[in-house]
Amino acid sequence: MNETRLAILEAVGNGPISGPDLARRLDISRAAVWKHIEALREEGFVIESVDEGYALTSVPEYGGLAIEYGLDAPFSFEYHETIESTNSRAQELGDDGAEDVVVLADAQETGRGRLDRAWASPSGGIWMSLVLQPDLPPAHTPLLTLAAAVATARAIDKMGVKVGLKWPNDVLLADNERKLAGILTEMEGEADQVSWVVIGIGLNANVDTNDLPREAVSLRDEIGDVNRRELVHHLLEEFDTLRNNPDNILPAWRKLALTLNRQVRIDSSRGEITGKAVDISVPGALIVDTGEEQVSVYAGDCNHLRPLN
Ligand code: BT5
Repeated sequence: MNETRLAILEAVGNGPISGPDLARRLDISRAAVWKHIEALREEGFVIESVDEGYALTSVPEYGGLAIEYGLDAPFSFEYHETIESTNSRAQELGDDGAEDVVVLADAQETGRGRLDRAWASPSGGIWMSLVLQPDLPPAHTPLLTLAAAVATARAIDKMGVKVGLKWPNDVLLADNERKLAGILTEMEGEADQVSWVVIGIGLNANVDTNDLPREAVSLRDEIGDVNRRELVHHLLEEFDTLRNNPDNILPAWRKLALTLNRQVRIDSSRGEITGKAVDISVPGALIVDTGEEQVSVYAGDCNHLRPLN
């Protein structure tokens, strides 16, 4: 059904086109055309009936079909007004063999961060999870997390807000380092082959800061409400380009990094490491100079110890 509706959107987007012409082009009845047009209108698409036929004049700023329409990347969508967690749903889809499907929600009831921390997900945010089947050994999947962080930062930058990245997965406002977005990657696979990877991206878009934890910030706070469709298009198109050019991921990440050349403290399951973050290496390890040696850190929570100069 989505495919027919997308085909109708393409046609009326280049319209006007008459009902009979649409029916002929899609090989469906005129009654079916009318039903689809009505359903699209109910979803918020403005499709005007002019003398020459139907013409699309406005697309909703969020929603599965709204985002799939006009996207220049090969993803399909499952949209929920409210869901427990897009990552949990994406895992189910991954188990069922889905690939390049994006679960998208307006609100989450039990959004989660790493280590099962709660992730505040009020209505108006961008809460989405990508189901991927990358041709990568599991040890290399952190690269995809970095690619998602870069894509998120670049998409936000296009909206006119300066952001940077904190290792491994945070998108922070460049000036005060408050958290605007986070990424949660989960996967399933054997030692040498991934069966699915789910990349969950949470971005505080059109939400009130009052509904978020103290260290968080939203785009609404910075620039007012944004068009989430435009933002998600930029993000997914950037991500698709990066995953197809993996050699570009680390250089792109370095350019946006707030963590490099900084004193940091990493809290990890193996204990605490303090030193200067000097670089990042494949597949996403932070290299910390402790003063005595250079240590590669693969996972943990990073604290920036001194503000940027
Ligand atoms: C993350 O974890 O930053 C990963 C967040 C991923 C959320 C997305 S939303 C779509 C998908 N579906 C899900 O269920 N999850 C993913 P972590 O680095 O562990 O950071 C978690 C910490 O960030 C919390 O302990 C809070 O301190 C803080 N936090 C919670 N909600 C926040 C928000 N909306 N904005 C900024 N910070 C938040």
